[in-house]
Amino acid sequence: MMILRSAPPSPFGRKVKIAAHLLNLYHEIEIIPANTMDPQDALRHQNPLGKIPALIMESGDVLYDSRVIIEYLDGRAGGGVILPKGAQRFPVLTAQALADGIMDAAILQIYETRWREEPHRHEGWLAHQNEKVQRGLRYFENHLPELTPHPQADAIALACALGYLDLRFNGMWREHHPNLVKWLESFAKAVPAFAETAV
Ligand SMILES: N[C@@H](CCC(=O)N[C@@H](CS)C(=O)NCC(=O)O)C(=O)O
Repeated sequence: MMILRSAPPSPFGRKVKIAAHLLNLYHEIEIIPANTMDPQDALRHQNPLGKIPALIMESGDVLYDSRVIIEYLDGRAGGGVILPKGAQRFPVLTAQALADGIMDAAILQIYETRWREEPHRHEGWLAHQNEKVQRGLRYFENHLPELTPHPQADAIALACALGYLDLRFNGMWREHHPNLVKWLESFAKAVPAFAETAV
């Protein structure tokens, strides 16, 4: 068995779980919850960055971050399943990086409010991060990741980014991104693991 260190609300952990489902590898993974705030959690030994997700392989070697894990799982499933092999590989990886960047910028806004008391919050920093989210959403609104013949890493990452914005930002993105709203419905229909991994 492989071990996945993650936590239910983590959008990056969700990416890995959905990928594992789509690759038929989920049953080979035991999920051991991690608390990134707990200095005693073994996570900080497994990944010096103290970030989830981290995947511990049967050999004991640890893989992070989510992009590396996804690449590993795709290869383990034969390769070319959720990360295409040919000309589409780098466009899919780049779109995944954009969706990941939306998550990073959204998470930084949450951390700003979690770590800094109200008088120390930096509105300019929050706005800077929020603009990344908005530009990323605008891009995807006009460049929807393919869902056929099956969703790939870019689609998985985007769905997790939108799910995180629903969870932490009250789904405000929905008002101005009608194509993405429809796209996420189609993704959820095509990928039952999306609903199964919701918190
Ligand atoms: N680039 C990383 C990002 C992972 C990440 O930001 N994880 C968050 C939770 S969703 C985390 O562990 N935060 C704790 C911390 O930054 O200390 C990936 O793709 O896995």
